[in-house]
Amino acid sequence: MRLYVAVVLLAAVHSKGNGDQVLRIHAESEAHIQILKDLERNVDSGLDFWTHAVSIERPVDIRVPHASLYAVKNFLKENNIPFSVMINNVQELLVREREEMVRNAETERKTKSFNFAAYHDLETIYKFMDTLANQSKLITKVKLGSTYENRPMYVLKFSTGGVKRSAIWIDAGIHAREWISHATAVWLADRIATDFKENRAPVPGILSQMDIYLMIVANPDGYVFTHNSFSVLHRFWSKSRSLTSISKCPGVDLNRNWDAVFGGPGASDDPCAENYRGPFAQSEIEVKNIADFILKHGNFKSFVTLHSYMQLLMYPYGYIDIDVPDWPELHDVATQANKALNSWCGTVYKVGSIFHTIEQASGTSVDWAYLRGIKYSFAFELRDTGEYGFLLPADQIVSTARETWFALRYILKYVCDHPYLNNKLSSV
Ligand code: BHK
Ligand code: ZN
Repeated sequence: MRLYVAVVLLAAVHSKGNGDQVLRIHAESEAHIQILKDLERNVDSGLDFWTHAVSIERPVDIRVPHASLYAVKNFLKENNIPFSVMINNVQELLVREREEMVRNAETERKTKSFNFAAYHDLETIYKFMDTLANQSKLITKVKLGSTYENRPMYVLKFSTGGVKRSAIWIDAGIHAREWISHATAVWLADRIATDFKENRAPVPGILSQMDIYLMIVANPDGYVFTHNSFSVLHRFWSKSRSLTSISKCPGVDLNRNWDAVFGGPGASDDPCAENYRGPFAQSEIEVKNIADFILKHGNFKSFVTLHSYMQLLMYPYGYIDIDVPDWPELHDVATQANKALNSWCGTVYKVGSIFHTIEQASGTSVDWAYLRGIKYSFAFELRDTGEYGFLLPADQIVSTARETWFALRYILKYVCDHPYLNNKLSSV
């Protein structure tokens, strides 16, 4: 039945014919940057900025709806802004991705197995979490609360015992369309479980002193929405699904909604914008649930969040152009973690503050964690650098996860070996 529905939907997509393109734009001057920034500010344009105009060193990737392709290309040519076509036919990749998912789901059902080299829907990820938790005394599934659409929010707790031990937070999927982050987190959960079971360093040592909390789907409503239909509207949904003051523009950017310089530059007050911050800090139940959990726990020493794409390993701040007080140490940890990542198969990441490597952003989770005294706060932007962007083929999941693990386990070990007191968390 499920397969049948999928085939019918695929046929509908096929019949739509030509699709959107993703253009990669190479700004060559400050003037070009300004033009692109103005273009992005115009949220009614229907353009979907996958990366943002910040400096001439970094390309700007825009998904352009089919109907606007001619006009946008002309506009760029008129302004002498060079560009290339990064993805020629988004629809085609989208359909391929879906066909693969449907085929894989069928195989998994028949063989009663779980394929780490495939993308999965929320239901399957939640089932995977149950299976993992049922297999090992190490792991428990903790419910943090519910989403706007009343789905449960779960975090996997890896613990060998103790009371309110020091802990490390890892989340993925706060932006719904960044599927590689969820898939990486799934693989990581399994890897941590396996390394513990097989007594492979450094996991048992880390877990003898600290707990690990891993949230695979931080934005369940958004994630479900990305699976609901084959249209670009769904697959490239990033925000939450709550209603806003503008009914045709639902959703808040959950990475602008934290109580950390909320409302500052690098977030929009326009509900129709991709980086809409929401009406007030923690207006989104998903953010509130996570923030409350972390504050109530009171003993987190590290906060790691997984996004995609651009291959960056970042630390605070995002909201301002100044170095954090712990800059030398955070920069060193990130640099070493990056070396470890690179050693696996040569993937090149860039290291730096959010502000300097990606863009100014206020109300983000990493800034919140750091400002709450969680010193070791990091954000990953996983693969790739723009060949596929958010449509990273499933055959890159395992290698992406594995190299991420190299970096992550360096960070975990370092945090474990460098205890410190945090009175900002416990004072709340
Ligand atoms: C990631 C983590 C912390 C702060 C900023 C970011 C960059 C992220 C965002 O919210 O703007 C960009 C991103 O994942 C979209 O691809
Ligand atoms: Zn993101």
